[in-house]
Amino acid sequence: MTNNLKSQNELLKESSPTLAGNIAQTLADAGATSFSDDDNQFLKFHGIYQQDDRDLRKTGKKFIMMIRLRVPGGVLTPAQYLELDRLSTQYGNNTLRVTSRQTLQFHSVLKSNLRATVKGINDALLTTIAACGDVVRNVTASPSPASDGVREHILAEARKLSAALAPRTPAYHSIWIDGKALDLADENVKNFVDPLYGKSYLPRKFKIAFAIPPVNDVDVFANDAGLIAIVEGGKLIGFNLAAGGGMGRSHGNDETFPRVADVIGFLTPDQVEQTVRAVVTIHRDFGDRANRKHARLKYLLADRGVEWFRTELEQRLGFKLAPARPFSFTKQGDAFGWHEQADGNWFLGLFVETGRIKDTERRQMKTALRKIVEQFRPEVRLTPGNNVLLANVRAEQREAITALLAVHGISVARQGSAVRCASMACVSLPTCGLGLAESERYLPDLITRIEGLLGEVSLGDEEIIIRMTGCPNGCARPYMAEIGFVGKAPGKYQIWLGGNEASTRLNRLWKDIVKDADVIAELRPLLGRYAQERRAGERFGDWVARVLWAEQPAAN
Ligand code: SRM
Ligand code: SF4
Repeated sequence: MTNNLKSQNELLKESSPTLAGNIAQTLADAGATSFSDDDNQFLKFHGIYQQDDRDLRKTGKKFIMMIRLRVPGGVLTPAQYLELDRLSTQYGNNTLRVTSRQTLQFHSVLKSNLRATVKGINDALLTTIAACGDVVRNVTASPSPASDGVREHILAEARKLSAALAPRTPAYHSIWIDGKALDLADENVKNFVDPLYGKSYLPRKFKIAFAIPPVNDVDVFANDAGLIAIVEGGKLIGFNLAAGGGMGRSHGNDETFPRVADVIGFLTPDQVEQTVRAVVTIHRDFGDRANRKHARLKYLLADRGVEWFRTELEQRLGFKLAPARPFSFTKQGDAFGWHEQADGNWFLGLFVETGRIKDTERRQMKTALRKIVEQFRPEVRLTPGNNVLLANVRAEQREAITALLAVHGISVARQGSAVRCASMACVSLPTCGLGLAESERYLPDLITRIEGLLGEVSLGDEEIIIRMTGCPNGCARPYMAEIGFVGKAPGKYQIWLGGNEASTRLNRLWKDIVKDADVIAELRPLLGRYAQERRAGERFGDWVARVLWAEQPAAN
C-alpha cells in the first residue's frame, strides 16, 4: 500500500508513534480551552474525547472533555468507586456513565481540570490508556458473581490479556502522572515503536469479550474477538474463539454492516494470550488502512472468509486449533435484585436506567451508591448492560442496603418493568458529536409509552429487549435487540426487529424512517399480532423471525 492510499489518521499515527502530539504543551497553556484536531486524535488513545456541548451550540461552542476508563471485567474496589464518585462531582457533571463495555465515563470535564482528573484516576490505581483509540479496548467479562469459582479465573484472564495487549508508550505516564512533555532528546523516546502495535497501531479499534455460557451478558458475538468459556464438571477447560463481530454501520452505505462473530476453534487457557495476540496482529497487518469505514476485523472475515482467517491464524501460531466445543447460550442481561454468590455472600443487581448514575428528584442513585459503598464496602461491578452489581455483601447487611436504597427512591423489589430493565440507550446528545437523534434522554419516555402499549395489547409485563442509539454506529448494540431504534435525523428513527434472547442473531431493518410521534402507532399492529399469534413462551424477536421474516424475506 502506498502512502497516498493511507487515511489521514494513519499518517498522523506514524508521525508520532509515542502518541504524545502536543498534548502536554496545550495542557500547560492555561489560555487554551481546547486541543488541536491532531491532538484530538492522539487524546483518544489516552482515553479522552474532546467534545462540545451540543445544547449550547446556538449560543457558542463550549469545549468539554469525556474521559473513559479502562476497567477489564468491570470490577472496582470500594475505594476506587468512591474516588471516581468524588472526581465526577469535583470535575465532571456530577454523573458517572456506565458504558456498554463495562467501564465508566466522565462527561463535561473542562480542559483546565483534565490533568487533575486523569491523575486522580491513576492515583486510584486505575487508568484511561487505551480506553479509546486504534488499540485493544476495554476487555469485557461476564460480571455476575452468581456463577461458580470459574468467574474468578476468567476475570483474571481478562485482566491479564488487557495488560498484555496495552500500548507501551511512555507518553501517558509522562503527561498525566509526571505532568510534563516527553523528552524528545531521549533516545528511547526518539526511537519508540510499540512492540505489538508498531508505528501506526491498528487500522481501527479492537474489542475482546469473555463469556460464560449459558448467559451471553457480554454480547460476545458483537466483538472482534470473543472467548466463550467451556466448563466441564465445574472446571474451566478452555475457550472457543470467536472472531469478526461488530456493530458499526453508516446510513446509506451498504458496504458497512453489523456482523456476528464466527466461531473459529477451541483453545486451552494457556493458549489464550498467544492466540488473541495473533488475531490482533492479523488485524494490524491486513486491516484496511485506506478506508476507516472498512477497517474493522469483521470486514477481513467478510471479504476473505473464515477459512482464510483460520489458516492465517494457524500459520502465525504454528499449531492447528482444535475444533470448537459444543456450547449454548440461552439468555443475556443482568440479574437484578438479591442473589446468593457461590461463596455464600450476596450480590445486588441494580438497574441503572440508560447507564447514568445520577441524582434526580425522584431517585438519588448516585448518593445512594456512595452511601452504600462508604458504609458497607461492597465490590462494585459494572455490566455491559450499563448496570451495576454490588458484590460480596454479607447476608446480614442486605436489609440495611435495601432500606437505604428505598430512602433514595429505589425499590429493590420493583426496579422497573421487564421491558424497561432490559432496555439500553447509547449516550448521544448532548455530548456525542456523532449523534443524529436523541437516545439516552429520550428512551426512558418512549419505554413508558411502550409499557402502556404492552398493557393495551394484553402483553402486560412482557420482556422485550429494546435498544436505542442516536446514530448507526451501534454503541448500545441495537442490531442484536428484539427491537432496535437507530437515529436517522432529529426525532426520526429506523426500526430494526428480530434479535433473540441469547443475543446470537442479528435483527433486520423493518422501517427506515419513523417519526418519534409515530413509533407507538408503528409498533401497535405488530405487538397486537404477536400477542395473538405467538406460540407458548415465544418471545417477540422469535415471532418476528418466524412470522414477519417469512412474510417479508427481503425486508433487509
Ligand atoms: Fe461507541 C464512537 C460512546 C460502545 C461503536 N462511541 C463513539 C463515541 C466515542 C463518539 C465519537 O467517536 O465521537 C461515543 C462517545 C459518546 C459520549 O458522549 O460519551 C461512543 N460507545 C460509546 C459508549 C459510551 C456508549 C454507551 O452508551 O455506553 C460505549 C463505550 C464503550 C466502552 O466503554 O469502551 C460505546 N461503541 C460501543 C459499542 C458496543 C460494544 O463495544 O460492545 C459499539 C459497537 C460494537 C463495535 O465496535 O462494532 C460502538 N462507537 C462505535 C462506533 C462504530 C465503529 C465501527 O466499527 O464503525 C463509533 C464511531 C467510530 O469509531 O468512528 C463509536
Ligand atoms: Fe454517539 Fe452514535 Fe455511539 Fe450513540 S451510537 S453514542 S450517537 S456514536
